[in-house]
Amino acid sequence: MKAIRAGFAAALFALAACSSEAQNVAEIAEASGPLEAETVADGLAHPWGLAFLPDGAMLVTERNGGVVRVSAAGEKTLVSGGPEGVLRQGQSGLLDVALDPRFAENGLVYISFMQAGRDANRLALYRARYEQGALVDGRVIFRASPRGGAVHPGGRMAFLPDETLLLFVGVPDPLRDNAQDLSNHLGKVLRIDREGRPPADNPFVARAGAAPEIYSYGHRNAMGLARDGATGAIWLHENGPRGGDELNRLEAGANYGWPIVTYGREYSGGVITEERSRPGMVDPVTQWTPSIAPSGMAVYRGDAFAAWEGDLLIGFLAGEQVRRVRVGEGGVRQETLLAGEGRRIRDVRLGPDGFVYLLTDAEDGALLRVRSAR
Ligand SMILES: [Ca+2]
Repeated sequence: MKAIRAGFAAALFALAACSSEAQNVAEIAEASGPLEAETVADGLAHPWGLAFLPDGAMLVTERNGGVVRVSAAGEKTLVSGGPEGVLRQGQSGLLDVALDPRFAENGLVYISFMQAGRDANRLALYRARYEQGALVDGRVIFRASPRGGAVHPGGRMAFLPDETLLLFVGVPDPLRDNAQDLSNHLGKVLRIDREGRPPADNPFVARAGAAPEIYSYGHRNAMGLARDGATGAIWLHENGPRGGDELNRLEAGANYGWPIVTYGREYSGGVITEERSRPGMVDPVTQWTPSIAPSGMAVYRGDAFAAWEGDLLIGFLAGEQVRRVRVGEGGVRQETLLAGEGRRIRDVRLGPDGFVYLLTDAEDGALLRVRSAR
């Protein structure tokens, strides 16, 4: 196994504090010490999502490939029976993967992807049964409306304790006003059941003209969604346009403001809005300007890194690093992990062994396991 040793760069925190990057984000006082990111498997084509099977193996979705089973020893096997008609363009392709909370009984696996075709270019959710290394009886159980495009596909998923599923749907910038329009799915977090239907207690079920699947709205492009099993908090981070990347704590029915309020600007540098906050819209817990392109997120609960208990671990595509973010009464604090690895991080997951697993975003992407180097 390749092992790359990465020290902890306190200087980076000082840099961050000096720039305008991290408003109200201070450094975590106790550094984590040197970490090691060992390669479990490589040769993955832009891997995007990761789920842990009960037998110790993992399912990995490749944005530009298929569904791959990776054994605990790193052996890769292609899983047949995945979704067909996948739009593979830009940020789109196969996206996230999640196991049903009752996977041990029903074997159900959920895969989000962008559908191709004249009536497609929309986020879809595929459900199949995992049997002896293959996906069987697969079908699309949900399609987002209206059509979006190949950018900001969304796709991140998280199950709630009531066995409903949160699914993020992104909104491309030319269509961004849809994020405030409750009649459609763009720029929303949706909550659906295992058949793809809206539960009766969703926040806008009774509102005329509103899409009943909506859980929260006013989002742009999120690639990290995680629930803390200990506190019940649901965390979503978002990519702003130029600046204004956000960390949000999700509440049912809430409006997160895009594009009415934002710390970001147009990619051209032009003004989207001067408004950063507005009554009735939820402010981010923190925001990062300039952008660091967060992707993937896990809440750390485990024994391998006792000091990280309850912290958020967030991958960065642009920052080539993982950040440990602590949200507490004293505000938001952060520590940069694995800086200087020179790789884009697509997903961050907590393994059943208490170690942290990463997917790197590359044509020859890797599945990494993070351990203490001591
Ligand atoms: Ca916002």
